[in-house]
Amino acid sequence: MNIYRGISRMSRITSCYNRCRWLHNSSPHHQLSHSSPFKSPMEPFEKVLGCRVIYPWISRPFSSGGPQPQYDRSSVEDQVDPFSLVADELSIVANRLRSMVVAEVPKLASAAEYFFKMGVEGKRFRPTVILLMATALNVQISKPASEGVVDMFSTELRLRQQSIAEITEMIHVASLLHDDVLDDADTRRGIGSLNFVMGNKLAVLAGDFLLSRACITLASLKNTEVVSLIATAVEHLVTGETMQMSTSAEQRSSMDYYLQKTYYKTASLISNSCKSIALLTGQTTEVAMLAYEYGKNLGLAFQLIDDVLDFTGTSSSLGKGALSDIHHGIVTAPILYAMEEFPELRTVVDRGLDDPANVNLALEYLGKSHGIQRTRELAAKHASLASAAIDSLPENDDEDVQRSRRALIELTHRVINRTK
Ligand code: GRG
Repeated sequence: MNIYRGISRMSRITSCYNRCRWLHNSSPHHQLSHSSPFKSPMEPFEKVLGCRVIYPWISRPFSSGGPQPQYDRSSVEDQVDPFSLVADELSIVANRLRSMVVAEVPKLASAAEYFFKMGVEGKRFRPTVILLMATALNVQISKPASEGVVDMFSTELRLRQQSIAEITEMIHVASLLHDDVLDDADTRRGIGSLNFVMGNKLAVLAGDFLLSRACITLASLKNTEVVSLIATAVEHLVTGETMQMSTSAEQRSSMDYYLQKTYYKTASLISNSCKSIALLTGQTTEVAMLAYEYGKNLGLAFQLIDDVLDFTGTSSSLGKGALSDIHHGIVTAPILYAMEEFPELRTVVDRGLDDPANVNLALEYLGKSHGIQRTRELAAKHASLASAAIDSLPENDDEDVQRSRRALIELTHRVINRTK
């Protein structure tokens, strides 16, 4: 068995909730020494892990009860905002990413860091999902090892899980840089795309550089199964992009082809990252498959809504050009559904979307059809499959685990209701 799997199986506490509980159950002397959060010996952990810890002896200084674990129940119940739940940890991941993408050559350095600068980090959807999944899959065993040993294992595990978030984000940004070169895009995340600002060559090289930094971090995890999953996701990104750019007329009108391409381009990275988290955590194959199913269906729902927003959003809300797909000759779900209702639309598409008259006609058909509505319905179906995967996870009564699972479910709702 992989040593880290063994370690993580032993780990009773892989969550901040549990670290908090342990701390609280320790001696009064221990508690006194924590009278200020700034002096807390947990601080190094929090710095590295970025998890939120509730200090009951601060929020309830006059409590006469013994050292029982105290949780703000209302906030436990209410606080399922997925992004706030991992906000602290996300900023640690973001800082680490900034230091990971520093290059030797100044020009490459400024190109590589371009989309990691504060304010242009995007929605950080992938690291959010990955960190929530990491907590949602925490393993508990009934008999704890010694406190220090467990803390060490849980810290190590959390760092490894954070690495998956970092690797995934580097690969994602690399793919955006290359995508913008291929599409000749001039904006991304509301600013000039890197190819627009620094030229195609540097944008391609910066993407390659991010990919190589991701590989170095991946290798450091020393887990060949995880290496294989992430490498497959990279292969899928390239396959999906190639499928998109070289379609026959038949393939362009096929929903199956579109969904396969969508899985490769958008869902594979997040699904394989979620599965990697499960494997690093020492979960069973069944649980790893549920994590994968969650990522796959969430990714599909995400892209289906992206395809809707490409028609319904504005350039400023999207941070990139609106109607970009159809202007690039890319046929997505809304048009495919419209084609089912109006078969003559296929002839328009086959005549070529490089002609603005055909684009306008296609848009007219789309407006008359239920294409947008049906695409939203398909996205909702995948979102509910993602949600069902979380509901099928083995029971776990740890508050933090439950809260993260609720946040993952909440994300499925946000994905289908998002407007940008
Ligand atoms: C170099 C790994 C690598 C791949 C090259 C170009 C290419 C092959 C693949 C393109 C893959 C791609 C760009 C897919 C689109 C995925 C997608 C939905 C991007 C937008 O994601 P958001 O909305 O972006 O999460 P932000 O900006 O919020 O991070």
